[in-house]
Amino acid sequence: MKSEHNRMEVFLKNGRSMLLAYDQGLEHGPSTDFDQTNIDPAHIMEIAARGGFNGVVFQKGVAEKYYDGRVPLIVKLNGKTSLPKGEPTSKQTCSVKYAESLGAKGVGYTIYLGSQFESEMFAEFGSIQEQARDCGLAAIAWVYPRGAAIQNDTSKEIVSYAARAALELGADAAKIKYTGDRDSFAWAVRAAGKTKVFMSGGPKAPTEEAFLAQVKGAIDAGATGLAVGRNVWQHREPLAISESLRKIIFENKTVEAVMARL
Ligand code: FBP
Repeated sequence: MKSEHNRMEVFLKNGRSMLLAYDQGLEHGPSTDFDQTNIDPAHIMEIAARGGFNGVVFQKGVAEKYYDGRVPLIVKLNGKTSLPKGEPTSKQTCSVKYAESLGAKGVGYTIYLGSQFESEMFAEFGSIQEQARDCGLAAIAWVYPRGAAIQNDTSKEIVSYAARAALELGADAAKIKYTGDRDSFAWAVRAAGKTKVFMSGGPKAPTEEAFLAQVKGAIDAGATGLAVGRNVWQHREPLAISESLRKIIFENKTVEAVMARL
């Protein structure tokens, strides 16, 4: 078993990280999120490479056909569409071994914390995490509190619970939603302990400044970085917003300094 340090190292630069997520074609459907340009996975691979991302997240089908090795790969091992109604669940669709054969250095798995089916996702993630350990791959948990039991999925209590669940379940990193302010997100980072915290991007923010402020808040709260999709590849200039994000994540620049440059 490789050490925890080794498993996430490939996705880090000076201890920080910026990951590009592109599994929304399955999660939301092509007509919800995509336009004529970003519907093409080759375009996303290009943004990942030229935008200075430390990792790219694909489902296995996209990885098989479009991943070209320029950026470390994370393969999502479960997924669902937006079509079923009721309590959310997401079953495993790809094995750790197969992800590794595609070149993955990490595997991702979504857990809908609080769902009626939470225990099934815990069990699946549990065996994935152990198999990932055997292969030396990072196990990254998307922990999204969701379902009838969840009133507010961005409250301090719920987001920190998601972060802690990731630590308790053995995730090397947790992808969690931003709480809205630095201090409450800092509590979630504390709760995650040695599990690295990535802020999840979310739907395209109303303004670029608003999104950058969220990222700055997460970084100042101690997050390792950002795992972002729509706020980058739906942007009119994906490489420009990527550069702004890099300045905040890796150079500790303020939002004002980054905005002034634009
Ligand atoms: P975004 O930055 O576009 O929100 O991507 C992050 C992500 O976790 C994706 O990996 C995933 O497809 C999506 O969000 C899930 O969104 P939802 O909150 O609708 O389940």
